[in-house]
Amino acid sequence: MKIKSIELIEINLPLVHFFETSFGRTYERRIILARVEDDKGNEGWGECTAGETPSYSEEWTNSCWEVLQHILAPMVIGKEVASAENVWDIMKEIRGNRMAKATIETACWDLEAKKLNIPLWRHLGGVNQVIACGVSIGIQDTVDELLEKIQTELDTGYQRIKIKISPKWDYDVIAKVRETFGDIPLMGDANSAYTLADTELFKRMDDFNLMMFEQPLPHDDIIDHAKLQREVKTPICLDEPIKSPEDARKAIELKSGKIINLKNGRVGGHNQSKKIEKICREAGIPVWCGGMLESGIGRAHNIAISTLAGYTMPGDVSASKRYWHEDIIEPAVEVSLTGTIVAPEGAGIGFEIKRDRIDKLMVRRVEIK
Ligand code: OSB
Ligand code: MG
Repeated sequence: MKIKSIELIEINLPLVHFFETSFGRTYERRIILARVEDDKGNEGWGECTAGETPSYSEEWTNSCWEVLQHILAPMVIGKEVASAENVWDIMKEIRGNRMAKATIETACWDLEAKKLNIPLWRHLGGVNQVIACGVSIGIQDTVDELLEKIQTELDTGYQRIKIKISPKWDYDVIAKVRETFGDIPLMGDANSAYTLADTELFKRMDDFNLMMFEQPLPHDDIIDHAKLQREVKTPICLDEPIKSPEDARKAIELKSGKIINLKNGRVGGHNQSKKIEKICREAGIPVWCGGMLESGIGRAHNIAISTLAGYTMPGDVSASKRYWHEDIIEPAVEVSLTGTIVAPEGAGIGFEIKRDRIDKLMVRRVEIK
């Protein structure tokens, strides 16, 4: 394939409900979309999962826009690429900036699958057309509001509940959730809010029988996580520090955790997700697909990659309506009463792009040729 042009579009999309993690609250997303077009007129879409501030990672909307416009897009345009699988290699000499890279890389996969007229999930090597879904519920103003939200998601059919935790929202909150809902599949995500000084707290939280503690310790750590894992029974799940196949290999070798939350954006796209999925599958480490409050395009890519064999636990891939009054794809992502999503049979991501809606939400746009 030969990419002829890349259109970058930033949209503003208000969330149905604010989302709070240990690093802050988000009310409105600033999302960059990429539309890539080849010399034959085929097109593909990707979404940048960077946040509005460099809090989850160093990348954020503005840094990605700069890197995409001035560095990555010019690198990819006009190059003869054997397949979408090789787009990662073209951008290899640029360090980091993985969310920016994934924006273009995933768009090229969509384009290629559309060109081949096959669903993206099959093109990626997916085997499970039906994926298991969980929800991630942010920190609320009150515990009662959290309990209400959990009830709603359980009634909807989601297969597991993840709650965000932080030093002001942990032990007592989880105790209340267990007391109210009993033995539901439950986990906590700290987004790096603790240190080894909190080891005793995590030992006490072992009593809650959580499915996992996600990212309790600093965002760039895999050493202290290994120490903590030796002290607690609950499996540790790594999110932030696993940015490459090499990171995954090292974390597995060090026994830094027993589960990996795999995010396309964090690792640089489908090629890298596929490599990490394989490493984990061969090592007996389950992975699940994380979310970054994506609009429909990123969500569709998450559905596709979640069909790979190693994605054996329910992910944070949930219905569009939990986030958006109206999505930018059609149909919106819907979840069955048993908490599953069926990967679509249409070519590429398998959802229609609502270009009119995107244009209405647009705050800036640039086309690189
Ligand atoms: O740590 O998984 C995370 C959202 C933004 C940044 C980081 C995380 C999250 C989530 C939301 O947990 C998952 C979702 O998109 O539903
Ligand atoms: Mg996380």
